[in-house]
Amino acid sequence: MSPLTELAELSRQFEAEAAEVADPAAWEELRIRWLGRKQGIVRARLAAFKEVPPEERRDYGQAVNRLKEQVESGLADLESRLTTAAVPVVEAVDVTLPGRRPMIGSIHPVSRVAADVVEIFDGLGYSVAEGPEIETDYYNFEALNFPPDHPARDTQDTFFLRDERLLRTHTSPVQIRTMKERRPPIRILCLGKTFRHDNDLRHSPMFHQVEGLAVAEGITFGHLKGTLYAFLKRLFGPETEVRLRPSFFPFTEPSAEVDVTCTFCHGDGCQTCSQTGWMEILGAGMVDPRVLEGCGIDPDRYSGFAFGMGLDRVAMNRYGIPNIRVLFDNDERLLRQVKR
Ligand code: 2NM
Repeated sequence: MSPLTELAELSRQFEAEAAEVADPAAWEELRIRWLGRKQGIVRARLAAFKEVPPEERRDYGQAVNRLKEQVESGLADLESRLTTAAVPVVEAVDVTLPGRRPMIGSIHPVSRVAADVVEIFDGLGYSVAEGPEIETDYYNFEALNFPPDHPARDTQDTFFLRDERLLRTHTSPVQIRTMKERRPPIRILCLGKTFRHDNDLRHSPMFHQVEGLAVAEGITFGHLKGTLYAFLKRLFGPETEVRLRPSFFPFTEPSAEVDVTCTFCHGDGCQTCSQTGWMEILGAGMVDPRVLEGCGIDPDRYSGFAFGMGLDRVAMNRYGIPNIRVLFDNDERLLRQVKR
């Protein structure tokens, strides 16, 4: 093969090899094979110049230079193609996919029941009162006529803190504070967190209560009954029946437990109401004269009624939640399930 024919053959060979290069490593191999300083094909062809017969040297020289330029520009083109390909391709957008719905917040079941209760009593002329969650023995027990040895004052039931402080076990201290600050007539509702040393399916150490208080001249047990009937029928539905059973609280006399017909079976008897047809929902009574007196309200002139209800229990009944902890787990699935 003549030296010129050989160069033409090398030119085709380079194009063929370059076409196979697919990654930077193969490119580097190709560069060394053709342009390497020691063993490179182009360098060897340049060195072979001496062996070419003098009359062919002009053409040969030009041909070797063309090969060198071809290889150099071929490698440069390949390099830019490989580096461009290395940039990650932007993912294609599939415009036919269904859209992603944004998560829309919803009101917690306990907050919903609380708002309903406030709305009903707002219509009866009540306003909302608030007070601290950390209380003293005086406001939580003594002012409410609990005797010094009452079991509720035990560490078994109450969370005691440092410096004679405790976590309120009911919202009644708010009623005491209000009676001490204001003159009758008083119509208030207080809602909030309360704390007891209790932990099972139906009890959590933190739970929510609502309590109501009405104090004025001439308030009777009849006013209490009328108020509770109106309230409970609005909260659970007009078909709801209400019954009172005698009970005892240190702070009311007389006192009553209040039941409503079961919201699931409407009185027929089911699992939720333990086949009784009734659900215990509320405690109530006429404020004990000793409590009024302790708050600076003359019990010979004024009388009052009060009631208390667990908001968590009502929320559980209303939304069919079997375990109170579901309310406080902060699992978004609860909010999605009870959404209107
Ligand atoms: C209840 C049941 C009955 C109540 C009484 C008072 C106060 F401060 F006026 F004496 N506040 N709350 C009361 C009465 C609470 O909860 C089951």
